[in-house]
Amino acid sequence: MRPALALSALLALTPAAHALPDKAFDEAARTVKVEQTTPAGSVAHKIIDVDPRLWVEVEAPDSETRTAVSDAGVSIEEVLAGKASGFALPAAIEALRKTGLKFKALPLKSRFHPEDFPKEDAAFHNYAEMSAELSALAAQGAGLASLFSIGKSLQGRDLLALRLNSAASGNEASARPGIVFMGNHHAREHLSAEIPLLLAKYLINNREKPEIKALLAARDVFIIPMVNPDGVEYDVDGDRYHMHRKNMRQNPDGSAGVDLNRNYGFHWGEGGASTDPGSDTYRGPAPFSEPETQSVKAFIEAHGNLTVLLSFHTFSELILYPWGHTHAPIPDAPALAAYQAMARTMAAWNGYKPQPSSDLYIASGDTTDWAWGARGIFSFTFELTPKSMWSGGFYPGAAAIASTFQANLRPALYLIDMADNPRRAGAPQQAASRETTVTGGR
Ligand code: 0X9
Ligand code: ZN
Repeated sequence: MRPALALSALLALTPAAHALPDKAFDEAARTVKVEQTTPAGSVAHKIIDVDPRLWVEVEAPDSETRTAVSDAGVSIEEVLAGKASGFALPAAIEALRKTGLKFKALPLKSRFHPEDFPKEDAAFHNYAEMSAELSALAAQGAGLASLFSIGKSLQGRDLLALRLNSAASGNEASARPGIVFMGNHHAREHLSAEIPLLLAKYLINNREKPEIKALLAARDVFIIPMVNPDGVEYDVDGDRYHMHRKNMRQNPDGSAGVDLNRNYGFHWGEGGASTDPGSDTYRGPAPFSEPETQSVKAFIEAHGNLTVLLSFHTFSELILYPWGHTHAPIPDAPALAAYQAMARTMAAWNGYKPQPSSDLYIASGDTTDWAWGARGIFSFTFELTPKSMWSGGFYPGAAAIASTFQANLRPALYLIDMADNPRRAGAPQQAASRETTVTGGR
């Protein structure tokens, strides 16, 4: 007969009501306060759990029982002294409960938290650290900054957006010209989350500086540093980086992940996007099949004031603009002139190479082709530092964070400035006069 559910398991399933005796549960690191717009339009706050998983210890003395544990959806990480331990999402806890097996479910404690950067890369942020930073920034920037979730990742993590707009918070509409900075569509490109985070910090820390104050007073700035948190957590889990690019979709062939930068629904499934689930550039079964891309889509569609988008990636030191799915230039000639002028202007500051995405290679379903093609948003991809795999590739070391941010601050401020009318960049005499505004804004 199956043993009855242990009382300790029941208690542990409601951690808020029953604090763990050893106080190892780090409430602050696991939760974050976000703003939500209620249906009535007012702003409410809620505390969200940033890591939905629990650590479970199941009495499982034989492999048959352990298979049942695994079938319930627990990812077994350890088998010791007749117990199988591992991570479980709420649905797996429910399934485990139905097995009647005796188990304990514990909120993640730091000592049960192997997913983190190695010591030498500790300056990079894992998901909990990123969430805590964004939360702190929202508090520090009260009156200007708000933090909200644009949706959930596949594994249930909130996709956090920090917004800088003194007149609108959370998901509220705003008439101000809007810009969105995103990072970490690709899991292993960790630097791509650090740069938008530092940008948020810079803007909040310097919010009283006249040039920054003027810039922020006239714009609606969104910063979404980690579009693919599940992939990030996996990439840093264990004793080595996994070089993981995609999200954590379990594909039918047993492989993990859809390439979020092949999953957007503009010319989806054309060149440079694989149909093989095991491929690093797997496009997914359908356009916008993934919750992460669906959330970005819904967010962008909800904010019709967005005029500029910058998606940070690594590496190669490039400034890319549409198209990416075809070698043909975008048909809107004045817009192309504006793209070229903006890319050239920014390249003079960060030293990157400006080019259409398709010059790099043809790839369909990327963020910027969709944002430009479907929404008319001036959209750039920055491939950050370093230049090559041999000079650090996806793991350039913590020292790259500050220098890469310094190189890209001026381009970021320029894009914020240009958001009122990016097309003006195509008119040379006006572009020159606007440049001085931004130069002075540093
Ligand atoms: O391939 C990508 O998704 C991007 N490069 S990365 O090394 N970060 O993976 C570049 C996307 C540029 N877009 C197109 N070439 N369409
Ligand atoms: Zn990338």
